Amino acid sequence: MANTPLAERYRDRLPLTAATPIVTLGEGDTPLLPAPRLSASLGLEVWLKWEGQNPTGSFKDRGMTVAVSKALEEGAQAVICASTGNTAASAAAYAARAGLPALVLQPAGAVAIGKLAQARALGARLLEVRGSFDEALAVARELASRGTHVLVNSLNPYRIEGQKTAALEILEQLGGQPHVVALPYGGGGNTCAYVKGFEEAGRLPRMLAVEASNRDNTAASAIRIADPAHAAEVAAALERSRGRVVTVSDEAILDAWRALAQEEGIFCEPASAAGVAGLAHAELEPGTRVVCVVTGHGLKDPEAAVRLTPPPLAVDPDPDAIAALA
Ligand code: AN7
Repeated sequence: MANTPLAERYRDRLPLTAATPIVTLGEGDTPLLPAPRLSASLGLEVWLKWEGQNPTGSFKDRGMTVAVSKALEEGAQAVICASTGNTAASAAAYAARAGLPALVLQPAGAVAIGKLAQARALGARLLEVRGSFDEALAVARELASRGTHVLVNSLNPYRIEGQKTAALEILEQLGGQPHVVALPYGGGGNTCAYVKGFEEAGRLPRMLAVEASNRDNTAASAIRIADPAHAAEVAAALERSRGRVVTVSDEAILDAWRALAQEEGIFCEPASAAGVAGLAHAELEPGTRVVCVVTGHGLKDPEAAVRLTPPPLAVDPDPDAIAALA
C-alpha cells in the first residue's frame, strides 16, 4: 500500500512492539528496474534495486527508521554515529524527525559534499575527526558505551533488521528468487542485512560483496573503510550463500558508474556502482538473473560527477552556432 511506513509493512518481521513510536520519512518500497543495455553487454539478466530513491537518498534509511524508532522507545536522549556520509545524513534526518539530537563524526576531508550539506541542513552536531572512518567509529563506540548516546551505526542490530527489508522487497518485486545479488561492501552491514532477509524468507541467492581494491583511498568515498566492522560476519554469510567477496579497481567502479548513468539513466554515487562493477569479475553463467543493489543517489557526490565528465561548452545564443556543436 502506498505511503505505508516500511516498519508497518514489515511489522511482523521486525522487533517492534505496540509501544514503538514509528519514526518514518517514507522509506523503502524502492524501484526494481530492469537494465536492458547492461544485460545485453554482460550477457546476464540484470536488475537494479534503486535505493537512491529513499528519503535521504540512500539505503541507510531502511535501517535508520527502525534504529531511531527503537531508540525513542527505549528512552534515548541522543544518537551518535561515525560515517562516510550517508549514515550521517540518514541519522540526522530521522533524529530530527524524532526530536532527538544527533552527534555525527566524519573523517575530515573524506565525505562527499552532498552528504555534508544534508547533515548540516538537518541540524546534526557535525564534527570532523582528524583521522580515518575506522578511528571515528572507534570513538563513536566508546562514547556510546558511556550511555549518553545511542549508536546508530550498523553495529546497532536494529539497523540490520530494517535493512533486511530490501531483500524481502526484491523477492516480492521479482516474483521469485534472483540467482545472484551483487552489492557494494564497505563495513559489511548491508551484506549481512540482505543475507538475513533472504535467509528468513528461506531463499538465499549467491551474494557478491564488492569492495574497492584500494579500500583506504578509493574514489568511492562511501566505502573508504579500511577495516570492515562486519568482516567476520560477512565471511560466514558469504559462505552460506556460496558467494564471495569480489575486489574491483576504482577504474572498474567508475566505468560501471558511467554505464549506469549513460546506458540506464540511473545517476548514483560512485560507490553505488560497485555491485555492477563486480559482475564482470564474477564468472557468471550467461543468462544468470542478477540483482545489483544501487545504494545511493548521484547528487550525494556532485563533485565526482563534475570531475569525471567533460564540462559543457560555452556558446552564444545563436541557433547556427548551437547546431554546429550539437
Ligand atoms: C552509498 O555512511 O559506511 O557495507 O558511514 O554509503 O553496509 O557499509 C556507508 C556505506 C554502500 C556500504 N553504498 O555499505 C556510512 C557508510 C553506499 C554507502 C555502502 C555505503 P556497508
